[in-house]
Amino acid sequence: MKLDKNFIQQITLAENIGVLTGAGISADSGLSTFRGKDGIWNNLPVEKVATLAGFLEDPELVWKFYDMRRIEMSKSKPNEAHSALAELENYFNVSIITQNIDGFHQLAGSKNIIELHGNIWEMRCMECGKIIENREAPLSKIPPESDCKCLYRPNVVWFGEALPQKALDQSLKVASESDIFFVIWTSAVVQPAASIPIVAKRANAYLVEINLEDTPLTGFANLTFRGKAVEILPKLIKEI
Ligand code: BJW
Repeated sequence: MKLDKNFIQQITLAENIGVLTGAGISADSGLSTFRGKDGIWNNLPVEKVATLAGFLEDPELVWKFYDMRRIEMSKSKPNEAHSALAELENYFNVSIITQNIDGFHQLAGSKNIIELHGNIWEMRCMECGKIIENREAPLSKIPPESDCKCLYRPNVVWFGEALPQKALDQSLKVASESDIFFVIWTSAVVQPAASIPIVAKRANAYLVEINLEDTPLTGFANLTFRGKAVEILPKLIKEI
């Protein structure tokens, strides 16, 4: 891989690196992405499985959907792209802002991780809001019940729901302080996550997009790499 001269100059001077990741980074671990030919939303109606209204209408259906994904995730593991990002922390202050709920960045050893859309291994009581960690896969009871016999929901962010304020504030801080900001393997169509790289660019970060295809952010990027998760990132980190 031949690196662009300007990129080499930017990375040589960089201290703070921000990264926004999407479902594509876990695709090579065998997890489905959401959009595109084999995407989850191609086979399942979003409004039934990824909205609060859908959950309230049929909690069992939604929990079966998340149980299936928990089983898939428990059988999968982070890939070389997750590991390469973890390795980057040996050289720079790296903050990973992820839209993914699989917890793979943590498993790969990254330290500074901001989860924008929650975590599939957490459940939240619908009554008191208490969050617990639960790694049972498959679940022994669907839908799961909290200690107070109330319904648990997955602690993830569905459409129409606000993102956790702390995670959003931290992400905007990272974006505004990054010297280089990588947007990797997200279709960049879901807001407000997709606007974070724009905040970084406006704050003078050098914006690097890595994806298989163009996204709405491609036009804003200073540099674009095209390729699959396991192919590009480990090579790139090696060059750096
Ligand atoms: C590979 C690869 C390989 C493949 N290697 N790469 C109009 C305008 C603006 C906003 C809106 C609007 N209408 C509605 C909205 C708001 C809405 C939104 O953005 N909708 C758009 C879709 C239009 N946003 C929201 O509702 C958000 N909340 C909000 O706005 O709240 C406002 C509010 C404020 C105050 C009070 C109340 C409300 C919430 C969004 C939540 C998104 N949730 C999900 C599900 C999470 C839980 C779960 O996982 O089940 O998050 S949806 C899904 O999309 C998931 C993802 O994190 C997110 C982004 O997807 P991602 O990661 O980009 O995946 P893909 O599949 O889209 O892309 C994969 C990429 O990988 C592709 O680019 C491929 O090329 C690539 N790839 N294979 C490398 N092998």
